[in-house]
Amino acid sequence: MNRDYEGAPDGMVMEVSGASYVVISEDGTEYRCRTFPGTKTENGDSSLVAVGDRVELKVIETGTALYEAAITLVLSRRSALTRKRDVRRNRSKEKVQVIAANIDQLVVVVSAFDPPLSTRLIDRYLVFAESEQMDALIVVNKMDLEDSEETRELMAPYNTLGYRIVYTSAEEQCGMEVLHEALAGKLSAFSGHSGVGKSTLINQLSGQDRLRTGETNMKTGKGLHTTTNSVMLALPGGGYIIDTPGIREFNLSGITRENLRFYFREFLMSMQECAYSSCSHTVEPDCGILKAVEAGRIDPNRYESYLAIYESID
Ligand SMILES: Nc1nc2c(ncn2[C@@H]2O[C@H](COP(=O)(O)OP(=O)(O)OP(=O)(O)O)[C@@H](O)[C@H]2O)c(=O)[nH]1
Ligand SMILES: [Mg+2]
Ligand SMILES: [Zn+2]
Repeated sequence: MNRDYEGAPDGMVMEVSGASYVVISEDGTEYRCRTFPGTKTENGDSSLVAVGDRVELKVIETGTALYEAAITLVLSRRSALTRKRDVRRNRSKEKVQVIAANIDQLVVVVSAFDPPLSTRLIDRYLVFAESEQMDALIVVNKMDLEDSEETRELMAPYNTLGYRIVYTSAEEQCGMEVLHEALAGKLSAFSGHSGVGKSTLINQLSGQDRLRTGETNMKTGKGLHTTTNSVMLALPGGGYIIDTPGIREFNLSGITRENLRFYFREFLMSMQECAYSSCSHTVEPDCGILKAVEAGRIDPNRYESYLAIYESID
């Protein structure tokens, strides 16, 4: 046997840039990799290789080229965070573009201020996470900029619903221990509105300074979308994090007017009381959800989010 081709280390894809991949093997070695026409996949038509993918490698003779290993097999994905297909830019034949694979939890990052906290946006993310059967963790960053009590009050309904919330200030290094603990041993995808501080948090968590951070636009209060591609970073205490684009880029085709109701946890109980089994909870008489809202069992703000998302789907 050729000694240079010995061994088929398994690894996880840490970085994708063009046709080049960085894979970390189980023993912690990083390989610069490429695919080849014989690369096999267990994931059908979707992106061949994405960040978070488990792959099998064949080490290439050292010193020959830019690449140290070839990806021979991409293993079946447990979960996939996918992107809306941009027809203009995506000339390949892949049907679904995968941002990241095998994610354990979606970390919804919002800021207490600048940009202001939007529960409407949180609800959109939570609906998405529920539809993908992904755990969600909510991080409220920039706690140094806003009254802490008011912010916690605004977030209280999510506590009641059983979503985990971590309050941080990346600027003042507050809440970072709790956040570390919530991320340990997991593969977490960070997402949220531009400018909320995702890259700043990730840089601090990883103890590296690999992600670019940006100033928020002074006029609009919105960030400038500094982050464009996905890179995974290892946490010193175990676990991995990846910075992803915002929800506008996500493929939301799994959410329909018919199934939206199932992604609001608190609706499940009251739904059984609707007069019509196919009740949309918008205009129907004798609606269990509307009654629950009136009785204060369902947060009116959450119901408003339901209506807003319902209206945005056609
Ligand atoms: N006051 C305060 N500012 C922060 C905090 N965290 C981040 N910032 C600032 O907010 C701005 C945006 O931070 P980024 O980390 O680039 O935000 P992002 O979410 O990665 O933005 P995109 O990459 O555009 O999606 C930067 O100027 C940061 O310095 C915080 O906890 N408090
Ligand atoms: Mg960023
Ligand atoms: Zn109803």
